[in-house]
Order: sequence, then C-alpha cells, then structure tokens
Amino acid sequence: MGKAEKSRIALPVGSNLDRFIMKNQEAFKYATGELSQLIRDLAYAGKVVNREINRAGLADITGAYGAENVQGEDQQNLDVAADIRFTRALQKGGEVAAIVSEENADIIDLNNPRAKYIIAIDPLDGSSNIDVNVSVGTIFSIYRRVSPLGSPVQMEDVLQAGKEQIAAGYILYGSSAMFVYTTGKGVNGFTYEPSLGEFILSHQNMKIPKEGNIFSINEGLSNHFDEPLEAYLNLCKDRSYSARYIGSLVADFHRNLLKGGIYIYPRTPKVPNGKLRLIYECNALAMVAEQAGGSASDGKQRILDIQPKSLHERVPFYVGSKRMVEEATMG
Ligand code: AHM
Ligand code: MG
Repeated sequence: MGKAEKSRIALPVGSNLDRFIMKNQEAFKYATGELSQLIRDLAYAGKVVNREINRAGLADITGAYGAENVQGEDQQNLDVAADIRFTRALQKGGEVAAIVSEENADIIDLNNPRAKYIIAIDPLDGSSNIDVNVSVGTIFSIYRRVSPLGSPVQMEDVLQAGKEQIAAGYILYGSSAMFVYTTGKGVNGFTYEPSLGEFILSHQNMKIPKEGNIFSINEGLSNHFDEPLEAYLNLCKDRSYSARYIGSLVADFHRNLLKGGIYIYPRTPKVPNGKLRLIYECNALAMVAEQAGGSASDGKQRILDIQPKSLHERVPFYVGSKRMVEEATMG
C-alpha cells in the first residue's frame, strides 16, 4: 500500500447524524430523546425516498399516478410513495400526534394523543422535476402541540405561526442527498454516504452570505409582476447578477444558502397569494434561512410571524441573503 493510500484510509469519516444528534441533544431546550428520535425517523424515511428516486428511471415508477392532490395538481407516483414513507416512519416512531402534508386535505391524526409533536411536511416538493432527473426535496417543520396531552389533536395545534417551530429542515435529493436542519441553534448539513448508509456531517454551522449575486424567480411570469418587483429585478440585471431557477424550491434554496442569493415566488394575477404554502413549504425554509443569518418575507412581513388561518394557505415568498431580501421587499 502506498503512502497516499495509507493516509487516505486513516482519514476520519466524520460525525454521522445519529452521533451529532446525541451530542447536541442536551444543548436543546426541549432536550428529550423523543425529538432526537423524530429527526432520526425523518432521516430514515429520507434515505428510503432517496433510494426510490435513484432508481426511478429504471423501476417504471415515474409518471402520473392518475390522481389529484388537494390543490388539484397531478400526483406523481413518487409523491405518493414519499408521502407513504414519511407518514409510516412518523407513525411507527410514536412521537408525532398529527401530520399536515401537502398531499392530504385534512390533518392526519396519528391517534397518538400522548405524543408531543406536530409535523408539517411536503414529502416531495418539485416533483414535476422527477421525470427529467432534476433535484427534488422534502421540507419539514416540527412543532410542539399546544392542546393538552392526551386529548384529541386540535386545529390550533397545527395552525401555529412559524416562529413556534422547534425544529425545521429539508432533505435535498440532488447529485448527493443532503439532510439540512436546525433546532434553533444554527444550521447543520449532512451529506448521504451511500456505501455506509449514513448522513455524515459535511456542512457545520451553515451561514448564508449577507449579500449575494444570484436571483431565482420564474421570469416567464414577469409580465404579471408588480412594479417594485420589476424594479428590483432590473437592479439585479443592471448589476449583472446571475439568474438561476431550477423550479425545485429546495434545490434553489440550497444553492442560494451556500452561495448567497434570493429566491422569489411573488403574487401574480393567477396566484394572488403566491404559489407556495406557508405551513409546509415556506415556514421551514424561513427558519433555516434565519438561523443561517438570512431572512424570509412575504413582501410585507416576516414569514415566521404570520398566523396561519388554514392548512393549505399560500403566501408570496422572498427568501435568502438578508440584504437582498431587504432590498427586494423595500418598495
Ligand atoms: P409543488 O409543491 O407542486 O412541487 O410546487 C412547488 C414548486 C417549487 O418547488 C418550485 O419552486 C415552484 O413550484 C415552481 O413553480 P413554477 O413552475 O410556477 O415556477
Ligand atoms: Mg410542494
């Protein structure tokens, strides 16, 4: 064995997600093994979904499922598969009282009234990208229930403002899979190492640059943008910023988190409240953004301050580098 090979073998692999959770559990204000187990359950379901996505092209499981979800959109096979995987993992784990999911019209009550946690989840966001082999993601938020333990889950348990999240994150199924999450003490990212079957800490204490030079928005809609937004985009172009839009929120967000940038899904006449859902798409990414030093707004107020009124409500979404979000929402 050569010297180079010897030193490669001696390199540490790094901390895996389980060990990281255990090490950091005490620092967390709701230090219970239950929350740690819940994050592990999410990561496990993410591994299973990642496996399905990786073989989607081979296994004849791509394409429309022939059903519509509550928003009247086509469900893809993998949307459904991911929904099943996450629901099952959370149900079996026993820490979750109820789930709000993009794929279900109503709250899913897991009949686990002694469980403390509520999950909001988009099991597979950007799923129209699956058939063309482009990155997709899972987005999740964790709340503590507010109604008394032991009683049936109430609407007030799930209609909590984003600032009440106790943890949030996403799983990116990209060129590598990544698990990125926060419990309110910074953001950490773990990259999946398939040969070990583990998420390994690769991005410790992630920080988004205060200012960036990437803007991510569907410019095909630009004839319908309002004036202040148009002015902001012109400013970006005057400064020769890069336009980057995958059309997969988690992937666009993740790139901007690492490099500095802004993602915008504004209101338009067709979607007067924007397209993205507050409870299971925007809140989690808003918390991650803030924890990384960035910010998130609906154009007028902080996303995390919005009191939701219904499960599937939509909001305009401006998220990313702090100064860019400020500038884009000034008008
Ligand atoms: P989905 O929840 O149906 O997948 O829709 C959300 C996706 C986001 O991932 C993406 O940023 C956005 O919709 C793209 O929308 P558009 O094609 O209108 O630009
Ligand atoms: Mg979605």
